[in-house]
Amino acid sequence: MPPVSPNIRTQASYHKSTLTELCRSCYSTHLKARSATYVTSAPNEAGYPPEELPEYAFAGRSNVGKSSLINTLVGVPKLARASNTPGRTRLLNWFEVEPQKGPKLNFVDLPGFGYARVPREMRDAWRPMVESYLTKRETLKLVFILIDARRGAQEEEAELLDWLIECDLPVCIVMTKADKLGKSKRKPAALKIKRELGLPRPPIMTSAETSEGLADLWRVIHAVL
Ligand SMILES: Nc1nc2c(ncn2[C@@H]2O[C@H](COP(=O)(O)OP(=O)(O)OP(=O)(O)O)[C@@H](O)[C@H]2O)c(=O)[nH]1
Ligand SMILES: [Mg+2]
Repeated sequence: MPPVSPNIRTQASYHKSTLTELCRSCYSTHLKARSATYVTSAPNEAGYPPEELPEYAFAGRSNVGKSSLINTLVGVPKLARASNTPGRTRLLNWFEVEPQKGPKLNFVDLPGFGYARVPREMRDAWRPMVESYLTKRETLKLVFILIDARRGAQEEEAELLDWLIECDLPVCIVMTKADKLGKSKRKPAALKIKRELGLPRPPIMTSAETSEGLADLWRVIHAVL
């Protein structure tokens, strides 16, 4: 792919779709991280990496798209293991990320909650595993709560949000899988989540399929640094 020159829009020899592709590729290159690597996985404090980098955690219901969103955000398709089988992420997973600007960060992919068909011992293990991370991690800067655009917020998301606010942890609400909603349903879905959770503004709308919302997420990440 040739580099996009500033005057590319004036080059009549480029077909319109080629132009769109080039602009899209330029845009997404800009949004990806410079590098992203897997660090470690752990169920408890003994296995956490040292508290050296600012950390961003991705929380939400099983299958909501946490691992997929991390992969899209950093631009490494198989970094965090995504799967159609709910309950795929069973430990806390750390990824070290070098953004396009600013210092290195950690992204933490948290195990999902709320899926009835995972084994009972796993469901029982979720709360202490995630709660002790969220309450003890000094370097934690922000928790993204992901909500499926088609499902909206339910009791579990509302409880998690209230609990994080009580713990004085900064939270950002993110809608996932926006590509699955028709154009006319998007705004109402965002407003519904705003209402359900009593948010000051609608959630950030994202899609790991189309890369929608990545610029907004990076903006939030840099804003809390
Ligand atoms: N259409 C669409 N599908 C998505 C999107 N994000 C994730 N998916 C799909 O949803 C399924 C679950 O995605 P994951 O990223 O594994 O979800 P998770 O929240 O990490 O799930 P757990 O690890 O089980 O907690 C996969 O089949 C993904 O391909 C999206 O933005 N759009
Ligand atoms: Mg996952």
